[in-house]
Amino acid sequence: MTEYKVWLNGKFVPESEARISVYDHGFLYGDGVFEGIRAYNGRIFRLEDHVDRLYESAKAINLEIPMTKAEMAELLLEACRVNNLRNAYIRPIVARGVGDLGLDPRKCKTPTVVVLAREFGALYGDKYEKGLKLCTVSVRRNSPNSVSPNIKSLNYLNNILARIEVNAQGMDEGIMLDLNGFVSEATADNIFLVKKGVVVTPPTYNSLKGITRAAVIEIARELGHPVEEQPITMFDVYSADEVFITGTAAEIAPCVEVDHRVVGEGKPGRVTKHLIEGFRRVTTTTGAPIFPTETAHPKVK
Ligand code: PXG
Repeated sequence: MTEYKVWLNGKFVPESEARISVYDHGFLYGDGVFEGIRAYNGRIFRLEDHVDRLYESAKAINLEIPMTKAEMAELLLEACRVNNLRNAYIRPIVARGVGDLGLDPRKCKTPTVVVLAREFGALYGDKYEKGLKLCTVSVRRNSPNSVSPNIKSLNYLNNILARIEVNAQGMDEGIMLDLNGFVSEATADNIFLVKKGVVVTPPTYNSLKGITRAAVIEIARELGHPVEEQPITMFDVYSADEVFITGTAAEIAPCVEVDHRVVGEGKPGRVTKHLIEGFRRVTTTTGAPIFPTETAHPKVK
């Protein structure tokens, strides 16, 4: 079995040797931020966007990442190189660092920086063909008045509580509403619907500003599908012709059932399939190159 090397506070170490303090506020309070990034065919997809979002999340919680954005981007590429990965899931994590048992972040002098990179396959296996089943969950998405859902923070309890409901209902993913009952997003993905040829997705004041979401909006427009960003309700979801969710791990996943109502024709829709095709083209042909030359690519993976 491969033992991956992980970056921990200044060097790469075997993952079995990576140790973090129990007094790190990332552990004690979920005080920190992270990103989830993919590499396809030797290129990191939307690297700059992910680095930007990591630094924006950090800024929102008043956490200074102890390296420049350019150094972080290079580190993410290096994490793939040292693990010989051309296709990967990359997870930078910046925690507040070691403090004491009080909440006060001023006690934490040095942020903890970790980068994990590993192989990753299709999140939902054969379900991309069949389509996912969704349910609405009772727990509401964090309000921007408390922990902004725009922050990709280490405190994911809001989403985990939602995931627990999804599991209990035996569904594949869940739809989270905001405090006013408008559709926010899925537990780890943004949501889209297609109605009469128009691709619709909610604005992101109450959800994560998904990088896959942004890519899908661009691709849809390039392919000639009109896109609207507007608030939607569950009525809109139930009466949609197509529904799909988007995320770094899930990519574009078609949804064929919502709260026991069949979506459209009960199979992945025409527009969704067109977007999946476009997305695949973009992920496999664009991005920041990991290895300097084609010949330097490792033979395996
Ligand atoms: N909303 C939330 C709440 C997320 O956590 C997305 C949307 C999609 O964003 P991107 O930028 O990836 O298109 C996410 C994605 C997982 C996993 O295992 C996914 C995420 C975080 C943690 C785990 O699927 N984030």
